Amino acid sequence: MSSSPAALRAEALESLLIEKGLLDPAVVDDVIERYNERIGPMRGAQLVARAWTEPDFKQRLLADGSAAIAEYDFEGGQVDKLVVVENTDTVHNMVVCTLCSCYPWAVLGLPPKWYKDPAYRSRVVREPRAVLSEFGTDVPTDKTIRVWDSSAEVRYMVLPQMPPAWRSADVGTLAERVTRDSMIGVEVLA
Ligand SMILES: [Co+2]
Repeated sequence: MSSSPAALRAEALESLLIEKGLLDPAVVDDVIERYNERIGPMRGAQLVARAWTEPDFKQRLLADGSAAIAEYDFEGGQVDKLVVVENTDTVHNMVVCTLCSCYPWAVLGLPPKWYKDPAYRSRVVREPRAVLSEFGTDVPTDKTIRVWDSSAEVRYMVLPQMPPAWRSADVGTLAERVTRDSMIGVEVLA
């Protein structure tokens, strides 16, 4: 990724503020981490919560992810084709990029560090269950696990299953509960 003028400007400002003792680098890291884990993936979480509560939207999202999100003004697109795959009682989906680190930026923000890790990229295909259990995620053995390999052309996002106990929550609350990892498929919401 080449640095945009805005990114360069942000970097220059950050360096200057740290140098002047006005900013603690740890605070910056904390903000970035929060962006990565919460704010970035919030777009995806909004889509998931809406899909859970609006059957029509869910259908459209699963049929053609790119078309369904076209009505949103998600910047930093970089998604030629977004494919949303649905977790069900019989299928659990996981996303990887075995070649590099292709990721649906527009809906999930920045990829987590482990997503770019060669070990994750190769092992997820060979032994998805072992990888899942390292994330503390146990998928019942009678469920099929499908691994989706992202590319520059096609980016995948998982539509997780909604825990039954969440059924009475409103769409905003639901969106707050959807985690980034559940949309990559390494976490099952509970
Ligand atoms: Co890639």
